[in-house]
Amino acid sequence: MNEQTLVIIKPDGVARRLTGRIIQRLEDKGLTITDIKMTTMTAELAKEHYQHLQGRPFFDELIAFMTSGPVVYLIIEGPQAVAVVRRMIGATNSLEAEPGTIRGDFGLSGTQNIIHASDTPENARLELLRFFTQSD
Ligand code: DGI
Repeated sequence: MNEQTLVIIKPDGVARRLTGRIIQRLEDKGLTITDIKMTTMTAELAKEHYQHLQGRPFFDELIAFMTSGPVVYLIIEGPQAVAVVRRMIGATNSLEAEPGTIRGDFGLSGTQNIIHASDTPENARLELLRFFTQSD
């Protein structure tokens, strides 16, 4: 059964001109892009998105990074898309992410790890509502 997940190409991915290569990987896998947009994330939305990390020592750095430049939002659809895309992006820390994953192949930083993807179907539903509203 098809599922939707939210992908965000973070400011470092956009600034490093990795958008096209990341989209190519998702499409090569057979996943479908059903919506796409580019904006700079507001601090309010960034804090809401990362509310589970509030109080962690890197939180302020994370919010500053996420709001530092434009990001690309993608709605990605396909069978078990949430789990499939999470495997494709790799471990949170780019230094530990396996080669062959997006973070493993393109990143070398803990905070600036190129891409976000929803980690559960429930979070995917919440994140799609958060970043794609009907007024967009
Ligand atoms: O869903 P993920 O992005 O893989 O992981 P997450 O929701 O636990 O963390 C959100 C982001 O916060 C992550 O992509 C990068 C940053 N982060 C998480 N843990 C650490 C971190 N940054 C630093 N510097 N150190 C951490 O331990």
